[in-house]
Amino acid sequence: MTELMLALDVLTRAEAMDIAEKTHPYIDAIKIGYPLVLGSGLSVARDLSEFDLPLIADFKVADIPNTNRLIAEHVFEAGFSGIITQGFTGRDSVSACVDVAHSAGGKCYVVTEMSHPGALDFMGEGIAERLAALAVECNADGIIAPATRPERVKALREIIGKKKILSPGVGAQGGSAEEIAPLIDSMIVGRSIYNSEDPAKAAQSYSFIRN
Ligand code: FNU
Repeated sequence: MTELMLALDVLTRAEAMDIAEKTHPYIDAIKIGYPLVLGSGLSVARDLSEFDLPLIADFKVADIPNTNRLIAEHVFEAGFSGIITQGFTGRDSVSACVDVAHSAGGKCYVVTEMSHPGALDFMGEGIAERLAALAVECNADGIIAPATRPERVKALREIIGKKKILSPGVGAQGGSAEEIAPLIDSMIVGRSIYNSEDPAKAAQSYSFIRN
């Protein structure tokens, strides 16, 4: 079974609550990031907690260890259950996020190779493998890997074993749900659900991955 994680990149609390209300029976987790938090404040996390789903903070944290720690503490105090951090800042910065997450009973995921074309400028083959190895070394709970490049997800799975792979890029970015779902633990989908005329139906259309 592969989980479906809704990327809720709408800009207001009202829209976020509306889409979450419509889709929550068909999803396994919600991911929010700068678009919604800058638009509505971090307190939107408490509002979304009414849906009783894991809530992941996609802040791609990328600073020195002390600043990463301060950011991660805010995230878990706000009610999130997981955080996404960049890996390229190195082991001490990643460990800072992992330590805060685990102290709070939460999860930390490390970005390896991003899903957009430009990711290959700096994060492609070789580097992504090193980032995945770092995620293992730092005891992170999983990685972010691109649904737009299933062969890369397979290569990164070899490195991380049973740790979780959260994978964005299906739908709006061109990735195929059918192709990626068997390779990953959680499929992240945003626009093709929240921009749909009928978000509930759009979310439901991915139900086959959850069986
Ligand atoms: P959708 N996202 C991504 N690629 O798309 N966190 C990455 O490599 C990555 C991400 C996020 O395209 C992106 O910010 F590390 O509308 C957005 O929130 O389906 C979501 O995944 C994809 O949204």
